Amino acid sequence: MSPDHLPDLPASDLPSPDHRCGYVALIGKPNVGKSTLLNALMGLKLSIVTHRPQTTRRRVLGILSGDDHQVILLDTPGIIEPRYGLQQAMMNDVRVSTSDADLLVFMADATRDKVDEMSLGYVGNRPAILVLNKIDKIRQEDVLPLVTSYMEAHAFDEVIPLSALKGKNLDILLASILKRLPQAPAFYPKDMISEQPERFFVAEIIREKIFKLYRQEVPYSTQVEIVSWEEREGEKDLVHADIIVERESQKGILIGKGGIALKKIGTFAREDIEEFIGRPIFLKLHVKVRNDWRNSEGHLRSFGYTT
Ligand SMILES: Nc1nc2c(ncn2[C@@H]2O[C@H](COP(=O)(O)OP(=O)(O)OP(=O)(O)O)[C@@H](O)[C@H]2O)c(=O)[nH]1
Ligand SMILES: [Mg+2]
Repeated sequence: MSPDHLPDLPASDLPSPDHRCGYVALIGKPNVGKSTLLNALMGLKLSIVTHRPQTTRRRVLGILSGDDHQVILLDTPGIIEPRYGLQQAMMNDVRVSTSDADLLVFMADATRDKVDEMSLGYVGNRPAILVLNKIDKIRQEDVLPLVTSYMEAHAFDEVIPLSALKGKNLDILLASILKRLPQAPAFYPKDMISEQPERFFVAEIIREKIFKLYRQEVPYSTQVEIVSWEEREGEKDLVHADIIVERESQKGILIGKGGIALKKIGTFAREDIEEFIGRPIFLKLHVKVRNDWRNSEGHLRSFGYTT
């Protein structure tokens, strides 16, 4: 058949023999920069980032598409030894994400000690790239010896030093990922950036503000649930969110004197939410107590965690 007789398909529908597509899980200890890397690769803030460990609680999916590829990135909670129900659910999430993945990107902080055996257990013998993040914090001349020492110590397919924060060596990582992904057509439409709903990201933005504004246990005892989202004709959307804490005393801290602290969360969160969804909203926050929810299977399930 001559090319003249080929059906008139748009170029995007033509199957490309070298199109690559697959799942890539970003895993590693808390605070090494997994969410920062997801956002940097996406060129968009999808996953919340704070200076505190255990910020991410469940996987965040980011879809990175190009003409010849679709990389489905899974940002996961930092690997820890779980001490309570919520942390167990978080580690389940890491396990499910790694088993769903075609390739692992195991991240470590280049300014810290070697990677530990417990976190390496999550890699097993799956194909994995080791990313040494935060190289902006170490001397240039120390990078190569560090990479060599990691190469010698572990069986990773490749070791890539980078800075997620400064966007350094992201192109090298992306090329290495693409080389290792299966040849497959795109799983998702090319213009899709995530499969998680807007509500999920909105709840996460509120949680990020709580992580940034409060100290000690309060952020770790907090869950955010979007209870309703009303689109109103000629008016801003009305979004109701519950902030759930474990004890009455935490409720008082969250609300603050005369409600001032809660108002601050609302203002900061609303600004970021509006930027994320691209339209103004009216945000109403309520604080509720659910005793010891982090250890209650019922509560965890109702919040969508798999226990
Ligand atoms: N200097 C420097 N800081 C970084 C870099 N990448 C991330 N950070 C910082 O490290 C801290 C933790 O970053 P996250 O992206 O939240 O880390 P994470 O691995 O997702 O953490 P968890 O969700 O708790 O597991 C934040 O303060 C980031 O700004 C980097 O390349 N260089
Ligand atoms: Mg994170």
